[in-house]
Amino acid sequence: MPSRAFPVLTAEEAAQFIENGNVVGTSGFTAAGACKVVLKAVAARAKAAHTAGDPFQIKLLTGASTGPSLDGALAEANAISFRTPYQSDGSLRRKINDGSISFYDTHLSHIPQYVEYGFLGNIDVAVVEAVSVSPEGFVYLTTSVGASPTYLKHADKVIIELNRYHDPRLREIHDIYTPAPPPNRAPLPLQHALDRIGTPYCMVDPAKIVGVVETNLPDEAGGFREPDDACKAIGQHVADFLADEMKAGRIPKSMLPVQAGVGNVANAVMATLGSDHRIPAFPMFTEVVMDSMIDLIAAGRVTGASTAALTLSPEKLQEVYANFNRFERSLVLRPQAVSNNPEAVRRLGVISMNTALEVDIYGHVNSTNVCGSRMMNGIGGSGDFTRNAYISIFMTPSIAKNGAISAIVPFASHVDHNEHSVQVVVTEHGLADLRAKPPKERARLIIDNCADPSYRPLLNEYLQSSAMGHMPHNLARAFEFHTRFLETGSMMPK
Ligand code: 0RQ
Repeated sequence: MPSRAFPVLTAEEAAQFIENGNVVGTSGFTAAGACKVVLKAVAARAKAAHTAGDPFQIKLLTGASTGPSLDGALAEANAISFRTPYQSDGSLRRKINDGSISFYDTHLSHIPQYVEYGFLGNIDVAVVEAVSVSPEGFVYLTTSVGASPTYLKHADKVIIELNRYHDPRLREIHDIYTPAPPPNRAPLPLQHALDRIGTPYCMVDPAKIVGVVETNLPDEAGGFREPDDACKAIGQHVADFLADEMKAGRIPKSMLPVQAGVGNVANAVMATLGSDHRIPAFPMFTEVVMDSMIDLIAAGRVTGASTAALTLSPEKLQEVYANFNRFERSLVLRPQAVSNNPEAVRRLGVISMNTALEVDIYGHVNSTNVCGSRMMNGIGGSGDFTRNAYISIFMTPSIAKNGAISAIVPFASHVDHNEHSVQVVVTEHGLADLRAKPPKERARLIIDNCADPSYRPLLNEYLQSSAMGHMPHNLARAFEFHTRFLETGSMMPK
């Protein structure tokens, strides 16, 4: 057994290698492949230290969000001082917003390069989940790759969580390629979304492995909501739009690769899009594969997916394992430096589909900060794809919180994706194709096609009140939807 080459530790023993103030890099890109026991033991250690009056906090670097046994446990134990690059845990979110955790929100594709150049400090310990590790240091990862190859390379010490739950055949879908640092970075040798360009393993200096912790645990991936009518309508508008683009010859008959963000909306839209037979089967060049995409691959509607993670419910993952021969050629798991590579996105002609919290009348998108201030999850990979997509689409239900919030606002209270990168906006009411449209035309399309009818008069009134100029704004009133919401609990006047 490969683990015999390294000391087999309990999670508590492994946690002793992590000290107060350490920078810790972990596996996990969503809950897929996230560490499940060692960081939980670090949380317990931090709690004990705090009870004894001692400080204990780590700086935590991951691939993206993780699971409750990692982000959740550490946040609840007040064991994180700094976190990057993306999260979606309730406790962690609360602490980021009350100021007790510093959060650095950045593009996921940037993280490996940031680590490489030391912007995030020296990595003291990497904790990475794997299906196996050889005495020579060949590490075969589980359901995500994320930034693990980088953390393994740069950490002083390495702990492997060897998870027996996963099918060792996962190695057949891993493709690990690490771009060299500039100026010697070669073009990615990727001609098609599903090309394999690397090795099935990451390499680590075996002398750095301080121990292996054995587990047998499923990923803590929560499922998504059943698609509601709004999500189904958004999916239908996207499908109609893509079918029209094909008819117009702006999308080739063979289709282009598709990227979809993670969440209830994207999961539902993918299901609708995939079942529309006007759209031929397409490959995905994306960062997260969700349940709906596995169904589409099984049905032959998606030809395969390049991704950084398999964010699947335990049942869906078992379905993949039970039919591995079917999925082995159609799934490729890559490091986030490759899955989210902006150069590849531009060259392959990816159609990106991400979700907005709010969109303003000129097409700026806020995906991260509620009312400009409260962090939701983070930008994730949405910027990696949006800026370089052949067609960049943003989707959102037109209202949130039973209509107290309009997703279409006069001015975005925070901008993740600006008017120059956002090409198409879709809500359940319709679609605004912003390409080649100057600002005032964009405003007309977004208000008329996308805003909820109950908010259209208010948005029109704002537009008419705006001063002259290329992109007319009434600065005294630009945030009145948000200030009204903060004062009264609704963007709609009483
Ligand atoms: O709150 O759960 O309390 O009901 O936001 O909204 O409609 O369920 O949508 O799950 O698709 O998430 C933008 C957050 C959408 C996500 C966001 C409230 C709403 C609900 C969730 P409840 P839905 P989704 C891939 C790419 C940025 C990163 C990204 C996201 C909750 O898609 O984080 O795209 N995107 N990464 O009620 C206040 C508003 C709101 C609002 C919705 N304007 N103000 N609350 N909500 N609009 C991921 C990776 O990179 C790994």
